[in-house]
Amino acid sequence: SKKPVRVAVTGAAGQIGYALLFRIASGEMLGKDQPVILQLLEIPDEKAQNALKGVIMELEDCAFPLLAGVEAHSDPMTAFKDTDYALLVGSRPRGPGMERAELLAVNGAIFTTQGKALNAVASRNVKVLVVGNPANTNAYIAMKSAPDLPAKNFTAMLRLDHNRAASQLAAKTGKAVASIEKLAVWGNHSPTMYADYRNATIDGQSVKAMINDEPWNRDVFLPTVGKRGAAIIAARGLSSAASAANAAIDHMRDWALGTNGKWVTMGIPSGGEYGIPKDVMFGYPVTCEGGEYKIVQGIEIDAFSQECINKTLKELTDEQDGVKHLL
Ligand code: NAX
Repeated sequence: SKKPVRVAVTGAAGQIGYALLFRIASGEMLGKDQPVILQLLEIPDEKAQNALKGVIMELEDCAFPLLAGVEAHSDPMTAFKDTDYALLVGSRPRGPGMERAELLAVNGAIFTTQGKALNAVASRNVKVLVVGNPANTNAYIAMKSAPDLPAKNFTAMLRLDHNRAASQLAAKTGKAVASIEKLAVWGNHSPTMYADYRNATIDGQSVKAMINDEPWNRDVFLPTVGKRGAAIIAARGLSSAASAANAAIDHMRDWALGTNGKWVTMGIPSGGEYGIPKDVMFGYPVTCEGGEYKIVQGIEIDAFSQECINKTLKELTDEQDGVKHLL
């Protein structure tokens, strides 16, 4: 049987954590033959640490055959020790009335600390996924704070946007969601993201031709996908958690185990592809194989797409300029 791998999860006592840990422990992320050791990080606050203890009691009570160990931590320097995978879920999302500078400062502190800790103690091959918002910029901060690790090991979660877009297209066309191929989401995990189905196919047929409705793209599809998070908060009174956890599982599983040529979306540091400045943590269509992602090349960018990409890029470079002084 395989040797256990170490999976660190931050914000482990939060709502996404609660929807995520049990699925990792049951083998849905890394495979039904891959034992895992969970290294869980929460803030030192007594209430958070107690909640984490409760979650660990429940993990134990599942008697998962693949769960080879669970650890509770309050310090990233111990939580990230030798970790092979790190899911950075805990962060300070923007609260009501919170100034942009304050948001960037709080998250700057969290993600410089965690990036430095990964740099110091994680496996040199660690695969990092940042979920906590602002996800792209937090991933950028962590990457810049870990100069001894390959930049390509740092990623941000755009997969929820990708899955939301796929589900809207399935509903619109009346086809199975699993049949959609070649969907791309460009840019920031924010309402400015550009979900792009120009190349998408279902059973080899063009989705664009099937829908044949340009105004729907601009007036319905893009706003629906972009504002889906807000719609869920309005309906549920809480932000997306199970769907976010599911997207995190999808992202890591595909990265680790491959996509068999299927396009998925990951936020990754740009190497200059499609005119995005180097190192910007940008959502790109990728395929994964052998534990590595590869950007899908050669996609034609028309005028409308360029306009959408410029807008989400501008938002990201503004965010990343706003944290430069911390790095
Ligand atoms: P919760 O508030 O339920 O949980 C967050 C947990 O993180 C808390 O238990 C908190 O104590 C912990 N935490 C805070 N700072 C920490 C630190 N420095 N180290 C370790 N733990 C820390 O939030 P939840 O609903 O779980 O959402 C978590 C994050 O995901 C938020 O930032 C949220 O905005 C973001 N999301 C990102 C999404 C994406 O697609 N990228 C979608 C869903 C979600 O909105």
